[in-house]
Amino acid sequence: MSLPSDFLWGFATASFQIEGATKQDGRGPSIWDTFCAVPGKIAHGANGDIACDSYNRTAEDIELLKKLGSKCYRFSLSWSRIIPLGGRNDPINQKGLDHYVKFVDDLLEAGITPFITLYHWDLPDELDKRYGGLLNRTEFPLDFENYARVVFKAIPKCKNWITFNEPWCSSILAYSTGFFAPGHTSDRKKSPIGDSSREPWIAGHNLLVAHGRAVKVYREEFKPNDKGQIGITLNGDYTYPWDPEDPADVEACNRKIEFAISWFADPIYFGKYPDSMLKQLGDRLPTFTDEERGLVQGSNDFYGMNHYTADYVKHKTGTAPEDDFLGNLETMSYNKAGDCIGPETQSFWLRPNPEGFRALINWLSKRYGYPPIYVTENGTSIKGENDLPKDDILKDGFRTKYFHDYAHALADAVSKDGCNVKGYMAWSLMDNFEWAEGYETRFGCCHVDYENGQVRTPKESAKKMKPLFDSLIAKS
Ligand code: PNW
Repeated sequence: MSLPSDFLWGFATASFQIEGATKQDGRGPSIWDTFCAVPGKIAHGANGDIACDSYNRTAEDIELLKKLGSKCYRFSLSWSRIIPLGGRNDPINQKGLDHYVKFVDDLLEAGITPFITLYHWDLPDELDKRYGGLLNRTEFPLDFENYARVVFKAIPKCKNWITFNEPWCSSILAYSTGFFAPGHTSDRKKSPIGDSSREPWIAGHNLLVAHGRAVKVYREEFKPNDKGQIGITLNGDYTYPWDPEDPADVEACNRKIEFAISWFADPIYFGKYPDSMLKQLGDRLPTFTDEERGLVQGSNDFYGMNHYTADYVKHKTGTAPEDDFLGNLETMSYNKAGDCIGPETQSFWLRPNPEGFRALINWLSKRYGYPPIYVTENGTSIKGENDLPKDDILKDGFRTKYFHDYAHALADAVSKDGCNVKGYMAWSLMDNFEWAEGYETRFGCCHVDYENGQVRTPKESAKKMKPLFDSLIAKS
C-alpha cells in the first residue's frame, strides 16, 4: 500500500459556487454578485442566486458525502453572510454564522473532517466600494483578521483552516486580465478601471499580509486550546521545456512556477519574493516592511496544493511587456518534438498530465523542505460534457481515469519519492457555478440537475473514488 492509514481523502467546494441563497438570512452582496450583474462577464449571463442551493441542502450534501465514503470535506465560508458589510466595525449576522457552526457540527456528527477555506474569492462588495478591497494595504488585512477571529471563535471544532484559496487567481484574474471579479484590467475595452502592470502585484502582497495576520491570530489566540492547523492554498501547473535542449526554455520552466507559486510560497517559507520576479517587475513588486515580513514568514502549518494541469514552456526574448504575469514566456500544448501535453477538456487551460502532478509535488517538497501537503483541489472538466444527455454525463470515464491516474501519481510521490502528502480533496463534490464560465463547464463528481430542482446524482467518478483510495491507503 502506498499511502499511510491516516491519509484523508474527500471532496471540495466553495461558497459562491454552490450555496445560492444570496439574499437569504441577511447575507450581504459579494463582489461576485456584483460582477455577475455586469452584462458580458459570465457565460449566458449566469449568476450565483440559486447555484446548487447548498445553503438550503446541508443535510442532503452531508448524506451524499457519507454515501461516497468521503473522510473529509473542504468548503468555504461566505464572508458577507457572516459580516454582511465585511469590515471590523460592521455588525455580525448571527444567522449566517450559526449556519456554519451547525454545518460543522453536522459534518463531525457524520464522521467527516471539515477543512474550512475562509476566502474563496467572494469578498463583501462593500469593502471593494469602501476602500478598494484587496488593493488596500492597511484596511484589507485588518478586516480579514477580524473576520477570521470571528470565525475561529465561533467554530473551535474545526481543526483545519485555509486562509485564502489561490491568491494567484484573486490577483491575476481579478486585477490583470479582468476575467474575475472585480474585473480590473488595463484593457479599456473590458474595464474603465485597472492597471495590469501594478494592481495584481499589490493585491498579491496584501493577500499575503492578510494571510499572515489571520495565522498570527489563530496561533496566538486559538491554536493553544483548539489544537488545529492553518495554511494557504496555492495553485500552479507543472512545466516542461518546449525544447529540452534549450537552457533558456529549461530556465523559463522554473520561472513559470516561481511566478505562479513561489510568488506566495517564497515569502511564506523564506520571507522574500523570488529573484526572477524582482528582476522582471522591479519596484512594481511591493517591498515587505519588517512588520509585514514578520507576519508572513513561517506562516504555514501545511501547504495547500491546488493542481490540475501542466504546460510546455517556451522562453521569450527581449523585455517583458508591463502586463506580463507569466515570466516572459509562452505556454503551449505541444512541444518542439510534436508531443501533446494531454487531451483537451472543456477548460482552455486544462489538459490532464498526471506525471506533472508527481513532479510538482516533488518540486514543492524540495524547495520548501518537505512540508506537510494537503491537495485541496484536483479534478477536470470534460469537453462537451454539458451538451450530453444526463445518462451519458453520469458515465464520466474521462474524469474517472483522470482521478485514477492522478491518485496513482500522488501515491508514487509519497511512497517512492518520500513526499509528505497527508490528504487529497477532489474538485468538485458536484457540478457548480464555474465562475466566468457559468454552468456551462461541469467539474462535479456528482451531476447537478439545474432544470429539475438541483437534484444531485453521483457520476461514475464519484462512485469510484472510495475504491480508488481504498486500493492505495494502508489498512490501520
Ligand atoms: C480553481 N486558470 O480555479 C478554483 O479554486 C475553483 O473554484 C474552480 O472551480 C476550479 O479551479 C476549476 O476551475 C482556477 O485559469 C481557475 O489557470 C482558473 C485557473 C486555475 C484555477
